[in-house]
Amino acid sequence: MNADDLLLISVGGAAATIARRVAENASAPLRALILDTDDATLQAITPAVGVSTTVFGAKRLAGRGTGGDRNLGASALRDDASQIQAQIGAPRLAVLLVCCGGGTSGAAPLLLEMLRALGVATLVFATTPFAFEGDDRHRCAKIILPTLAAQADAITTVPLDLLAGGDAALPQAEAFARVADRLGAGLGLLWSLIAHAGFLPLDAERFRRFLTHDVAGGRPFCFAEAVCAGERRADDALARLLAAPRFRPDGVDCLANAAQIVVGVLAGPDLRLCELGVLMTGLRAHCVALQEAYLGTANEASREGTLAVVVLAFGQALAEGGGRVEEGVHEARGGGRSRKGAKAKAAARANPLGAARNRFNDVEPTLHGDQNLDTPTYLRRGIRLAR
Ligand SMILES: Nc1nc2c(ncn2[C@@H]2O[C@H](COP(=O)(O)OP(=O)(O)OP(=O)(O)O)[C@@H](O)[C@H]2O)c(=O)[nH]1
Ligand SMILES: [Mg+2]
Repeated sequence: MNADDLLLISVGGAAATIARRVAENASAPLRALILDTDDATLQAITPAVGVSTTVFGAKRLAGRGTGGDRNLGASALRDDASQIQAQIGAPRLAVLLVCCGGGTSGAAPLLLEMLRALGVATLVFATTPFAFEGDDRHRCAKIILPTLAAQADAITTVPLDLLAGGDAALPQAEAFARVADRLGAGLGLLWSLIAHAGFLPLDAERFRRFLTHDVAGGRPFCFAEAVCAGERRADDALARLLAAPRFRPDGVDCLANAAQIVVGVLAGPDLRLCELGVLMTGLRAHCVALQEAYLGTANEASREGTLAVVVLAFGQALAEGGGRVEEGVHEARGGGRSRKGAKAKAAARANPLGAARNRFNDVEPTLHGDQNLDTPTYLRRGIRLAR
């Protein structure tokens, strides 16, 4: 795999901090593009090899951020679209990190649209605001999320409350730091897995094929990771994954409901076949709606003695009668994709620019029926361009 095949992009201030953590956690070289409208945030990011920071929309916002206005975030990206496109280059797979709630996140749907037009497959990690945050931030997240889903190949939405561990007594700064650490660790592992493929590689090209075999895209997924050591490390990692709160965002076990799982195992040369057996057998037994399982391994000498496992669970299969496997209820049910997700996607496709009226600045949109004809046909119809 070429190191340029994989690119991490973050949009906004909080996402910049997390992207920096990913760079610290990834054992493989990381090419990352940290984008924000706020100059001060980017000044605070410590430089790292392969990680570049860019302020966009400076002409409009003078490097001061959007003040929470998502339309300004989108306009700022349009202003500097060609420069950002040049910085993106030609990766095969991009991981986009966005913390919904702020105005700069308004740029993310357009960025995804740009990546899609470039033929880049996209995996989106989007956080939603803490419950204590203001209504404006929650509203902003609600509007942006469906537009992100409409443009992404796959998307996970992680509530910050869940990432922080639901500990309300935690000081705010510590809760933010914990979120950044947890997301940074998980993404760092995923990065190492894709960029540092081992005996069973899951490199950018394989991952891309997996993501794009579904033409429509926008597949929801959940993810969690576990790092264990000791004689029973495979059993321990399996138990931790099966119990991971991140697989139960609304009391529904996303892992048990998954139609596909991607399992990444990162270990040293001491990784034993029976450990892979323990993990895969245990996961298959738990995932009662499973249609396909993918396994990738990364071998790194520095991981000797530890076993790191990251699992991505895609698509929540519908249970018979339209229900889903609730926590604790564990029996085989039918396959298929979430109808709720499909509905949200369809609604978002109708207006991929979200609240923005037009993809061009200062021009009235060309409306025909309920469609905005300024939106390219392939976007309106959800057609993937093969590049
Ligand atoms: N983990 C973490 N999350 C944060 C932090 N600050 C804000 N957030 C979350 O990220 C969301 C977006 O906030 P920012 O990233 O500051 O906003 P922005 O995208 O830069 O947009 P504007 O500043 O409004 O232009 C917030 O609503 C919070 O949910 C932080 O320091 N750490
Ligand atoms: Mg900001």
